[in-house]
Amino acid sequence: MATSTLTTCPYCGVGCGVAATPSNVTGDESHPANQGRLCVKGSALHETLVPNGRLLRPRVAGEDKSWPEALAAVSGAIRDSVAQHGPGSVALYLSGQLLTEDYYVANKLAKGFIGTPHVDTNSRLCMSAAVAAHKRTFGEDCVPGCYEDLELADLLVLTGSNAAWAHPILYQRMHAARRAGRRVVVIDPRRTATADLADLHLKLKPGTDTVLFNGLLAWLVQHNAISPSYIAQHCSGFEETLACAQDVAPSVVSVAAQCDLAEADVERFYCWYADTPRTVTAFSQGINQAVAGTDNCNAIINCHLATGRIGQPGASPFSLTGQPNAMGGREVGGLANTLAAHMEYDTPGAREQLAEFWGTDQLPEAPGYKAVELFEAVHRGDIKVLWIMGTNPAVSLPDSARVREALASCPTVIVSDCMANTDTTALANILLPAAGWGEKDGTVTNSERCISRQRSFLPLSSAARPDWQILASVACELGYARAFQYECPADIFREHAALSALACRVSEGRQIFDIGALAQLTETQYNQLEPTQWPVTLDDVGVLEGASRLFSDGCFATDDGRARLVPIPAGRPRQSVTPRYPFVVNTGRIRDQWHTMTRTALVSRLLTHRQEPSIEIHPDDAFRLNVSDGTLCQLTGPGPKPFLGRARLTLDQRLGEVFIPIHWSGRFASQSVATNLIAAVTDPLSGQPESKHGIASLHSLANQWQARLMRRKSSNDLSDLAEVCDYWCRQPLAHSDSWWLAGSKTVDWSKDATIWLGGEPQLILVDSAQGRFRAARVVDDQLEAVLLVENNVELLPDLVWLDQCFASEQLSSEQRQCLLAGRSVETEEMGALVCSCFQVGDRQIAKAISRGQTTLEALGQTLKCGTNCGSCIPEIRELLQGELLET
Ligand SMILES: Nc1nc2c(c(=O)[nH]1)N[C@H]1C(S)=C(S)[C@@H](COP(=O)(O)OP(=O)(O)OC[C@H]3O[C@@H](n4cnc5c(=O)[nH]c(N)nc54)[C@H](O)[C@@H]3O)O[C@H]1N2
Ligand SMILES: Nc1nc2c(c(=O)[nH]1)N[C@H]1C(S)=C(S)[C@@H](COP(=O)(O)OP(=O)(O)OC[C@H]3O[C@@H](n4cnc5c(=O)[nH]c(N)nc54)[C@H](O)[C@@H]3O)O[C@H]1N2
Ligand code: SF4
Ligand SMILES: [Mo]
Repeated sequence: MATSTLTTCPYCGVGCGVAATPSNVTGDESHPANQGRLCVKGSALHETLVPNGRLLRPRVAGEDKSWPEALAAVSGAIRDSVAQHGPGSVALYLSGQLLTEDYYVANKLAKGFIGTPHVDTNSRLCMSAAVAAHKRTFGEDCVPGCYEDLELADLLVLTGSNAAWAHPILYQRMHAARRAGRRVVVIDPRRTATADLADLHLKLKPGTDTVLFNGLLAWLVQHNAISPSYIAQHCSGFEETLACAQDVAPSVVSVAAQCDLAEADVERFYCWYADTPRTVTAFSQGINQAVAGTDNCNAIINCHLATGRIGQPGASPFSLTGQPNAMGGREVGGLANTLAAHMEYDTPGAREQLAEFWGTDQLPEAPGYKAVELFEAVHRGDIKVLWIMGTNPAVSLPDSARVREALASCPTVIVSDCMANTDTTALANILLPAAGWGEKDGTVTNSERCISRQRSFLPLSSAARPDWQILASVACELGYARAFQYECPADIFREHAALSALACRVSEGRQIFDIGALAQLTETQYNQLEPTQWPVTLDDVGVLEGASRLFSDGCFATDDGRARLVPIPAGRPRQSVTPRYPFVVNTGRIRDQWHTMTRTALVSRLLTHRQEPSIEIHPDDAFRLNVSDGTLCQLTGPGPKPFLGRARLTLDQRLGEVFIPIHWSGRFASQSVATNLIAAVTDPLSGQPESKHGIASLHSLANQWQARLMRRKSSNDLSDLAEVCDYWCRQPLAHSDSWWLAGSKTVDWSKDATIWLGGEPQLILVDSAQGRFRAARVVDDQLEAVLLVENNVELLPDLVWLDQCFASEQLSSEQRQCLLAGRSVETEEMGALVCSCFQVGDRQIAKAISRGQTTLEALGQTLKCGTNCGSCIPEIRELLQGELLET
């Protein structure tokens, strides 16, 4: 058996350690983040190591090229643009999914040598509000706490975070920390899987978090529950902040009214907070992705400062980072408004010292465009060369249609990606094949400032190269070879570490981010580097020491060493509903998919938990609009493109608000890009877009027919059929490609089925009265294609069962019958998928419960559900509660 390599998971910011071989992954028991556990996405990682869809060769203007040709094209475009229009006509748009070493070289090349300030990253859409808030109050972008604090807290407040799905291993740690007296408050306009953990769920009106936390501060003061001595010794700005809070949120009655909450619930939250010194408030995108994003974060931090609950065991504000290396990007200075290594443009002496360190005189003088502004500048024609690396902005930036226009009109769009076909690569002039996870080597930093090695265990795919190498090659082509002499990632890491020490000196010792102690690592030491939290120091005997908590001594990175409390006005969402667009559109993540699905959609079982884009809606709203569960609906906003999805009726939603997933791109569905409903409005302080608060109207799709089409795997796509359909959604499964289809145009099924099935069907069932048509093409007793036209999709055979039919060497008569007759016995037993690891459905679970397996453990023993990664445990618990209530 191949020995495994210790590396890190490339998905979320929890940063779990993974022991990987090319054919298997397990959790790394020695990694502090996960101690051996992996969530459903992490445990399916080896299944993404397939050649399907990889970008394997450079392409220029649609043609495969050699690396020398591609590098010449890239450097030629940059050189010409700089010569004709100045360095500011070139921009880089990076990603929190790059490794720190990639990021460092990109930042150095752009700011240091091309001389453009326009380097921004998708972290702008993700963490920039938290970054701005940290700087405003602490004087530097630092997360004070560590994961252990989430376990040690006696009161855990989770706001704007669906950790059960988005940070599953942290959620499991929070869950395991349940003990007598420990309380959890979840603050979210939706009831999510995370609310399973809550003793109190505050289902607040979206965008009213500033009111809730201002109200908390005012209430704490009123009830003598703050720490006057901590404020006196370690903070500034308290009086103004309090006055503002009292103005915005004078009483519990006022808070309850503004946030649309019960007074008793607000009061209970405030009392618990007052009574519990060990309190952690963890926050994520429900807080960051708002026009008042920075204010939201500061309103939370204000309460922690006023009570002295910061940097103590079990007591801290905690920003949960999203991407695996969002933090590393922040360290190198990949955001447009920072310079490098936590140094700002206006840090005295920073530019001069950095210029000397890098050996350049090209450093720009002032910050560049933030993501949304950057794409607006592209649209205006000010940016002539845009190099996108490790992100899919055609899908993830707000106002997707305009972003696509901008990309289409930009003279040179360069995209480095490991996948060939994304909505963004489709708009590129030059494509550069990047090495993927398992092939690349470097470091990442997770949410608790822990630097871990990502190690390679696979050879490079074809001509793919690590991003740092591509960047360094372009730098050499441009004539900067002397500054980019890197042989390996360790060379870059050492330089990055040395720069952090320099930055610390520039700040006269105030800067906290300092990993200078790692600047002398030998290559072997780098390869063996254990997970280490920054800042890193060497103790007396030369042993490396990381810091789990910051600010424990009450000293901050500001000029006077005090933390600044910040007066927070009441924030209001900019995109507010109108009679024409009466629904608030909330957007976010689902359990088994990662962002734009370029990698998670390679794993068939990750596509079965949620098969299609959905629109979650309150049943009363649905009833009013004559929409039932499963109806295909269209959301239309002020922008040019709508969002199509299947209605999911749920009491988890508030009235007047819908929730849609962010994952489906033009590659996977005809018209289900969530950002089409999000306007390009941003938080003025951080530039973070208001991605959680679009507006739209909703109506059901006027479709005559609905169908599921499945074909044996081949390279064929559905472009010929798409014209007939008003809606399609594709799922690449293990043995077949599958599409949901719907249309309003009349189709002559008996004629057209032949085209759709790729040949004459052998099995046909027609029931015109019911609008039912079912046909299957069978060749040599094997299923080649099946078309099931059926208006009630509930009556269709189960997806996994259908896919399995393609794997049968000889279709049984029972299978043939079930294909045409509807639900099979097996599928009836499975139902909607709950546990992706062991493929267990809700009907199976319900049946087991009715047989007396009424605990999670008992269900785990019989069905195995929930016993591997545990991501589905909240859903199993909900089924248990529901079934037991009914009986
Ligand atoms: N499965 C999965 N996990 C992921 C990712 C993924 O794509 N898939 N992506 C990773 C990344 S990059 C990130 S940034 C994280 C994001 O992790 P999270 O932020 O936890 O995930 P989201 O689903 O974006 O949003 C969280 C919650 O914010 C709530 N919310 C919306 N508006 C408001 C509001 O006004 N106030 C409050 N208090 N809450 C509100 C939403 O209802 C939602 O439940 O997830 C990471 N983990
Ligand atoms: N409406 C709405 N919009 C949102 C959000 C939301 O909640 N609501 N969330 C926002 C947030 S928090 C985030 S983080 C973004 C995420 O949005 P994106 O960053 O656009 O999404 P990904 O699908 O992760 O894109 C990563 C791309 O990099 C490629 N890739 C993977 N590994 C590598 C590598 O090593 N090198 C290179 N060169 N390429 C690689 C992948 O194939 C993929 O094409 O979306 C944002 N947009
Ligand atoms: S929680 Fe899951 S997705 Fe996040 S790092 Fe761990 S295994 Fe990967
Ligand atoms: Mo993110």
